[in-house]
Amino acid sequence: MNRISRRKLITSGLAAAAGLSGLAVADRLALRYGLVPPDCRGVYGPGETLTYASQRLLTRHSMAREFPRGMISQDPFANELAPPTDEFKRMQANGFRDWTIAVDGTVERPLSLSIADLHRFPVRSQITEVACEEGWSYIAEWIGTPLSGILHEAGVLPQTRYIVYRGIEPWWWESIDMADALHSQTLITLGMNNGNLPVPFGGPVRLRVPRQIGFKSIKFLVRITATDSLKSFGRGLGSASPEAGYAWWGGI
Ligand SMILES: Nc1nc2c(c(=O)[nH]1)N[C@H]1C(S)=C(S)[C@@H](COP(=O)(O)O)O[C@H]1N2
Ligand SMILES: [Mo]
Repeated sequence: MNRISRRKLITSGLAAAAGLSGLAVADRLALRYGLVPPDCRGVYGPGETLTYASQRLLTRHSMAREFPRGMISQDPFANELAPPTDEFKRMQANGFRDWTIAVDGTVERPLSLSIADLHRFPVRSQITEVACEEGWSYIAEWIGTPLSGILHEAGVLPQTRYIVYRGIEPWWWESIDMADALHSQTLITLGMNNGNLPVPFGGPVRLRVPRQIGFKSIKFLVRITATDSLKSFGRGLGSASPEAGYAWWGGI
């Protein structure tokens, strides 16, 4: 072996070792500061941990971009959904008067909230963008009440680390950490632009999480569950998205 190729070998070996121990150090730091995402296992696991941990350290208090009224999309693209179930159609025919959202899990007072109940909470609005991982996006005004107020009403217990939430279709469920759950822009949405939230956009009620990608904003919201661990939900990866090959954390 000549000198040059030997030196090459040593340098690349060192680089590999540095890369590996760098990841290990990052992993230990992430663990110490509670920055490990639920989909941290598997081939992309270390990458997911690094992304989530570094983004969280930088963006824990940051705001999703809000837009001026003039930038609201004239023709927003809904990932057009037919009313998903017979139960949905029955409630729709009745003006969603029977719609309820259950709030349960690690809370002092489990709640069952109707749309009328939700209208009694403080009203907030925001003009933010929905972006789908498949490439489309649009800007709309979203009107509703912050999730934080509902969680406060239910009395979220101190061990709570995540909020799991579901739409009426059993296969759609997501979760967010408390930084996003208590964030002022995370909105239980009842209205869009100039009226009630239309069904294709998730009516009668949708959880908007504008700091994350589109699939975190679940339509037809029926259940909100506080928990200290995501292990017992689905395959333990935090939501339906990583089970389908996407990331649990989709910050934008
Ligand atoms: N209940 C429910 N919520 C859902 C979906 C769905 O199929 N069902 N699709 C998700 C995905 S993948 C995206 S990108 C956005 C799309 O929102 P839009 O239809 O308003 O564009 O909704 C998300 N929320
Ligand atoms: Mo999407």
